[in-house]
Amino acid sequence: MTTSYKGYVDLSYKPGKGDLVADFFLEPNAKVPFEEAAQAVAAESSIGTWTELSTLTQDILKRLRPKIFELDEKKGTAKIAYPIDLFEAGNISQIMSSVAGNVFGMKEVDSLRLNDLIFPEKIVKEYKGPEFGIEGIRKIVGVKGRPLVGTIIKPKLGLNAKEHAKVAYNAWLGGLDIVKDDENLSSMAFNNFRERMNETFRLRDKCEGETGEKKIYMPNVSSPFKEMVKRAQLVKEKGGEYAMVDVLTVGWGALQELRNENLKLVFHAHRAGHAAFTRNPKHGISMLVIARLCRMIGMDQLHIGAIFGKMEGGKEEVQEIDNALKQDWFGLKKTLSVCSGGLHPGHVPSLVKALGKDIVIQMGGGVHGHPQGTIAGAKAARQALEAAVQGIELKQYAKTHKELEAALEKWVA
Ligand code: CAP
Ligand code: MG
Repeated sequence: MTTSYKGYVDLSYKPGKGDLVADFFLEPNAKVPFEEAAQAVAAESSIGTWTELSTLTQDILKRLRPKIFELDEKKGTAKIAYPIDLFEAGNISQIMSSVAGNVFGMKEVDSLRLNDLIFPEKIVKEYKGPEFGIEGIRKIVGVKGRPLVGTIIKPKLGLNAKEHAKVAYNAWLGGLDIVKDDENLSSMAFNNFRERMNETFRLRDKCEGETGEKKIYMPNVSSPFKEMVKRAQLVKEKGGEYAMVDVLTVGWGALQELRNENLKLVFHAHRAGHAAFTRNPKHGISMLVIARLCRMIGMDQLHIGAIFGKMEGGKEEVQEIDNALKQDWFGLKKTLSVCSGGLHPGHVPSLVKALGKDIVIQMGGGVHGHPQGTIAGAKAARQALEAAVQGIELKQYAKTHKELEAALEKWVA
């Protein structure tokens, strides 16, 4: 394999405050030495290509050549410091097209995964970050000292607007804080978005009046950009506080622009599609990188995995992402972690133990699959949360809470 990929290694280099640092895992093609494969990645993600260039001057190399400052062939890791002038700081698309663009397809590597991206302050400051963050969310929902608990209307698709609103009403009545649309529910022939908003907010208001509790509806506004803004504005007009967005299928540029609309809506980030490139530990982009981008752009809540549910994503990885969403980061507000996917009331204590109280726990099947229906399912979820926060064993609490008892009977061996 002919290559011009050289001159990118400098193991004495210490990344500067202004550098963007990428942490890669790579497995080289069998015919390519590890260091050469790493240099290929450094070149292709910045200024180089497969052969010498008459146009790549020493001046450009001096100004813009990234440096591989750490190489560990045994672990398969390579850390690259990129000078900030390689990037249009306020343009996520350009940043990702550089460090997470062509490189994954290069023949020099058999596998390549972008495990982490450490952004310099100069880039982070270009973004708004969460409008509300954890504190702002708790103020809106009026809930302190416990996780928020919610459901996703199920079946994902099929209900009409009135039926959807009724299921939502039952979930709120049973005690849930939050009801959300599913990731593939937008505006369907059988469930028009505007009709669903009218119906669901009408019953949300009814339920708030009856329970005296704040009830949150998270409509999925994911759609082509201009339509997405219109839908978000309609939510606002209806007195909604949240908009849910499928961040990966709408795309980074649209997400940035949606945040820049300053809609004063809490953004709930669904990550549908992430596992196409986050799941393989040897190839793709880690969920940690996606989480950092979502917080930086300005998502207030983000699905991070549920450890004990139906989706992959172990305890260590989920805790690492949770930390990244909460750690101090150049003054950005904290993003609230959302755990969802195959969860039922029996999982609640373990989730609270693993992640603490600053989380949202969402159960779809775990509420609407309850033997006595949605209201009982919502009660069981709320009862499990009460028990977990008080440190009472679920089985003990179930003795005096029949909805929880029925849920445990169905789902906990
Ligand atoms: C959960 C869910 C969520 C997944 C997303 C679903 O429903 O609504 O979209 O949890 O996964 O459609 O599967 P259930 P993640 O509660 O019925 O499983 O949070 O890992 O992105
Ligand atoms: Mg879903």
